[in-house]
Amino acid sequence: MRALAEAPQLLLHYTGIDYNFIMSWDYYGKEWSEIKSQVPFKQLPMIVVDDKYEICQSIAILNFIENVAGLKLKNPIEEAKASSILQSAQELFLPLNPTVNFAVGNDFKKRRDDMIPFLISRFEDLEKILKSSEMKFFIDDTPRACDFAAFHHLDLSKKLDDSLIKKFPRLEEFLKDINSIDTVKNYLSQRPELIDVSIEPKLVIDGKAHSTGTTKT
Ligand SMILES: N[C@@H](CCC(=O)N[C@@H](CS)C(=O)NCC(=O)O)C(=O)O
Repeated sequence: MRALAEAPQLLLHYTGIDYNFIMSWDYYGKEWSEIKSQVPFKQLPMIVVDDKYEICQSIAILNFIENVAGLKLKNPIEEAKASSILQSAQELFLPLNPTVNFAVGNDFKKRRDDMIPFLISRFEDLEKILKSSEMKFFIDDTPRACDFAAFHHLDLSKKLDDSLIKKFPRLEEFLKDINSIDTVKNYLSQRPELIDVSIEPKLVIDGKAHSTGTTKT
């Protein structure tokens, strides 16, 4: 699925840290259902550092990458603000990401219609912060974990309903600014495309369409 591994990958590309993206079934050589119980907190994404340290929870992964890259804010107030934006952006994960990646037909429509008031409310909050910061990104002119997390969910919302983001010109400008970072643009142009949303969602990997889900295809 296109979900919580996106912001860490955007941040890794932005900071120029090398990594390999590996599907769980290729890493473990077993279906996800068979190895899920061995994974700390039984969910993905997980980053494996030095072939040894397994770090789960997307916010912890993002914090780790920021620390390694020297992107952490020194000012505790600014750091708390960035953390609150990151958490608020990540709260968009549910119900947005599973709906876009998996739901079809009337189920998709019902889920979409039910979540729109929440999305609008959270988009309003995010737009207000950006407008008040008078900076390019949420904290300053450097994109950080909170920016890439917000980017992922705002960008994914276009696949739910592409008219939503158009109500928020400052958020659209923010998406454009993130998109115009060369390393990020390069990653975005090469990542698997998510197609047939609401019909039969698939990710196109190396030219082949794979059904979204937790089984190897
Ligand atoms: N709070 C966790 C949520 C992780 C999560 O929901 N992971 C989903 C995919 S994005 C997952 O592993 N689903 C498969 C499963 O639960 O078996 C995080 O931020 O990393």
